[in-house]
Amino acid sequence: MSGNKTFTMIKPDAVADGNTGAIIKMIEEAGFKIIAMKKTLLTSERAGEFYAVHKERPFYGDLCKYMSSGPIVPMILEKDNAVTDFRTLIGATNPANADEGTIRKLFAKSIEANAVHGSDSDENAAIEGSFFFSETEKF
Ligand code: RTP
Ligand code: MG
Repeated sequence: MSGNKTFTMIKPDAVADGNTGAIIKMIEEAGFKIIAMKKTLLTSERAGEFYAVHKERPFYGDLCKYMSSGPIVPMILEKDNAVTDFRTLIGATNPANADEGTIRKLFAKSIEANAVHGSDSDENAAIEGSFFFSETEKF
């Protein structure tokens, strides 16, 4: 059975552009409940830790630099089939390939500065949520 939680971050480009509120509105209107949320800044080292799975990829260095370039808004979200439904809501990694009406189609600038993160599995959703939030920050 699919899990009911996922993890997201509104990325530095979208926060800097003043799109935080619009993105949160889309998330809530799509039926996701916000379980945890904060505004924070990653160091390049901590961004590297979060994206360690991409360590060998050519874009890893740029990704760490970008993800630490400004504040982000991480959130834990709850909904049936959260991981899959959230990835549908955000659209393809490259906004050029994202469906109309998706968050990335509306707000992403490029394949890197693509507005939001979405966990790719229930297991990673739990790991990523714990990376940012303690038990006392989840409601
Ligand atoms: P995310 O993890 O952020 O939800 O994105 P995703 O699953 O759609 O994409 P993934 O393959 O996990 O890549 C993680 C993030 O790295 C940046 N990226 N840059 N320059 C490039 O070719 C490239 N490819 C990926 C994006 O910020 C992507 O979201
Ligand atoms: Mg990913």
